[in-house]
Amino acid sequence: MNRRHRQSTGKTFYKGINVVTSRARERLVVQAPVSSSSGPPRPRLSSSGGGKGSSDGTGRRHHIRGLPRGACALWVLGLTGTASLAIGLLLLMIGADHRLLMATDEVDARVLSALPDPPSACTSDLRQRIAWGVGTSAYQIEGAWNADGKSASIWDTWAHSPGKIQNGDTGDVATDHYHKFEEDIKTMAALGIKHYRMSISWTRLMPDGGRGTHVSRAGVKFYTALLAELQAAGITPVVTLYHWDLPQSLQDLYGGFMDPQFVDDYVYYVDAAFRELGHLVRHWITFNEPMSICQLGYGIGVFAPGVEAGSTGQYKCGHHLLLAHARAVQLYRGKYQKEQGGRISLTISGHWGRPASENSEADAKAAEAYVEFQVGWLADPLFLGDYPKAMRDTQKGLPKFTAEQKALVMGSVDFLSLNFYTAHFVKAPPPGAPKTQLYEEALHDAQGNPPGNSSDVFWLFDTPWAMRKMLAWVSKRYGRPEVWVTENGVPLRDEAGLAVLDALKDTARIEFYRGYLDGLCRAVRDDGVNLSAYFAWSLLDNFEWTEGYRARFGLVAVDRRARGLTRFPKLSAYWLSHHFFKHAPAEIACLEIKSCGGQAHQHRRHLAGLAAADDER
Ligand code: GBH
Repeated sequence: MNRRHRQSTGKTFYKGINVVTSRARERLVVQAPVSSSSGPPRPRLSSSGGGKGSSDGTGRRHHIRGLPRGACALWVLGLTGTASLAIGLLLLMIGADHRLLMATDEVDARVLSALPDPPSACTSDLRQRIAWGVGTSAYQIEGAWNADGKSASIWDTWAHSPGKIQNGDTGDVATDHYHKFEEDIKTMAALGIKHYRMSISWTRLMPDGGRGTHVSRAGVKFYTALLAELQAAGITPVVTLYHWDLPQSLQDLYGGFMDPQFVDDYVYYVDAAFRELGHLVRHWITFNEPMSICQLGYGIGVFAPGVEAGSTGQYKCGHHLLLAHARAVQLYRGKYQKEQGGRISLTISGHWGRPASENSEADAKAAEAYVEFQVGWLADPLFLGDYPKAMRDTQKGLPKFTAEQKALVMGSVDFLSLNFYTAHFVKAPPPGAPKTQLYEEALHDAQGNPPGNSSDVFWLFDTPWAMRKMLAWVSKRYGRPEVWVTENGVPLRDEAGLAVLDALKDTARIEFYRGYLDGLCRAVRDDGVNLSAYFAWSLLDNFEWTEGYRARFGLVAVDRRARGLTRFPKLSAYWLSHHFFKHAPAEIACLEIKSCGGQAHQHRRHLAGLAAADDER
């Protein structure tokens, strides 16, 4: 048992970085947890199949595979015959005549009433105060990788290198959003979506990448058309300036994020974005997930650009990234914010850490360190002025901020943006581990149980309770700042193998969102988390990085077998639409003005003061 367990935890301490590696993933996927003493095997979060369900103790049900498919929607939803007939009819209509979409208003009332209720903690009042939206990123959806003067990013290069992406997939065409954005905006509008998080491709806007190079008119034209179309549809964009697609030229020139020169090139690029597109954007994100960029890209090298520089590489990358972020914010606040009236942040990611043994003090301590090493690493400098003490004390490769840099970085976000997906188990480091290692990450507890039902990617488990814990953690640590959840979603187990029309019956995805949103609403209601916005990931089934098109996070399916990449909304899209998107306010506003995050609030007051002084003149 011991040996098997060690293998199946799949945790590897890699060049000083605590990660579950993709090599470990191979093992994890083939070795489903074998429960020895801990009762029945746990059901998996599955997209089809059907028949008997089981309860996992949260009162939420999941179906077990092996029984005929048709019964599944019926069982999971507990539908009346008429209602399930109505859903069947809806799916048939969507499929049969290739109608792209029915607006929620057009969907049979019986279908909507047959869908599960929203979680009870998400009262109607709460749902009307929070901005609910969806997210995407440029490389994952746009395609047109070399159209109209766009140059290669590190992900173009990575995807074009044999063996890097499952099935040899690339983002060359992706969902062809570059040519289909009008249709996608119609889809969003029909679903009542009012908030949309997207990203700009650096190499489309500025093909030569660095300082002094030209802005592509074709790039400006595309994003202007897209943003104007969103505005016309009443959809508020939240624009990420960097979602992993660094110009290849900057990687070649000086190693990208590893060189301090990166800071000036990034600032030059965002200046162009603010100048050219800022009149259409009120919400900016400088970087998406430094953790993924720096650990996976420059630490262990499993994501583009594939640099294996260990923890030293990871921390150096993060340091330059934070400085680039802070300089970009300084530029925005000094040159654009007053006129354009927008706000800006940096998107942080991290898994929640659940002590592998509930009663172990050492595991609890390790779990706390686990969250600090992901979220605290980036968020502490932004809110508290330096890296977490636990990191400064133990991580040799961690750069130091000068006093001037600290002042620049601290307070450089107008709200806290967090992507949240899952919890992992965490244990105290094994005896004899180096002093630099404060925790050990594991995908199973001592009994071989995962932290929640599995999904179609090895790292994501259905752990709805962790949403509330993570939100409460950041809220407490950073003094109740305004928080946005900028990503959350799931690819359903075995969804990858389904024909598009079968994939539309994604009742298990509804249950996933139902659980996480329950946790989120409780965090607001019971823990006083000042949450203003939530974005489901993702609008479309899209290019899921090294997974290629296999893992499907979309609310809307994309038929990759049909030429034309036809879009079909899944049931979960209708559920979110009916209960959330349609209730969202048009503006993203902090829930409780009196506690609207120190920085943002002070800054707005400052701006208001400036404006008043202006008026008097
Ligand atoms: C986010 O990453 C991204 O922002 C988004 O683009 C993406 O589509 C979405 O979530 C879903 O993945 O062990 O090497 O395979 C989430 C963070 C980073 C977590 C990659 C899983 C797997 C690393 N993810 N990680 S590896």
